[in-house]
Amino acid sequence: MSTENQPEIVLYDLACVKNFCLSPVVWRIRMILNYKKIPYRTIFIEFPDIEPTMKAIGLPLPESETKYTVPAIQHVPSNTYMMGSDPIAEFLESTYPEPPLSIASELGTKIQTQARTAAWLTFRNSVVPREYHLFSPRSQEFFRRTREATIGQPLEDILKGDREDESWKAIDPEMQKLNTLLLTNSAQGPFILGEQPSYADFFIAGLLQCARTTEESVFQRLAKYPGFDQVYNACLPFMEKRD
Ligand SMILES: N[C@@H](CCC(=O)N[C@@H](CS)C(=O)NCC(=O)O)C(=O)O
Repeated sequence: MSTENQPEIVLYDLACVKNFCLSPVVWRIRMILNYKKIPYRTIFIEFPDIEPTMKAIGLPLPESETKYTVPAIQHVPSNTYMMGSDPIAEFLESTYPEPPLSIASELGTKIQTQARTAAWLTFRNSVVPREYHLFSPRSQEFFRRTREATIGQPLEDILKGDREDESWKAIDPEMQKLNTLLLTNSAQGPFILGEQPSYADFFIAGLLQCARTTEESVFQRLAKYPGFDQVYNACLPFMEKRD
């Protein structure tokens, strides 16, 4: 495609054996690029190559970050590089204001905060031991070492017995509250703010898309809540370009 030959943006994404986007965080940025129809191309990077690649392109580690991560972007016209999903989202909104995307709203911020506090650990524990199998041997070694250090147990133990079911059952009341918040404006449209998508929708849809790519059963645990399902389906048009 001609737009892909002349990208405005180079998107640094995480490599996986499916050769398309897996990371929920990169999905947020990818959905902005797709929504705004900004021409871009993707460079997929293996986990152990993220830091050396970022250093090689001269990207300083932002003060707010403790390690190099994807997403990162190059804005080709100005030859500037940046990392961190939130600063990238703000940059894209100010540089490409049409069509507009609400980056921060009171409701969106509330939903993102509650999702992080109520659902994140349960989601992570369902996804991490499974997505391990989607990485190359080099990335698997890196992923196992770093994630086992953070989680404090072997990946194989995370899903032992009925731990997963129990964990999802335990967060059901919080998920119900999140579901209600997601449906706040459903009379006006399928997105969190109603008719138009916002960054918070891409946050939610990115989680579901990561779950779906990793394992359908994890996706279903989220999609059974109508608010999650509605936002996910409304964002599907922005997930068409995935590599
Ligand atoms: N604060 C970062 C977090 C992004 C993040 O955690 N990215 C993961 C991929 S999903 C990563 O690159 N991890 C590298 C590592 O663990 O070394 C952002 O919002 O951009």
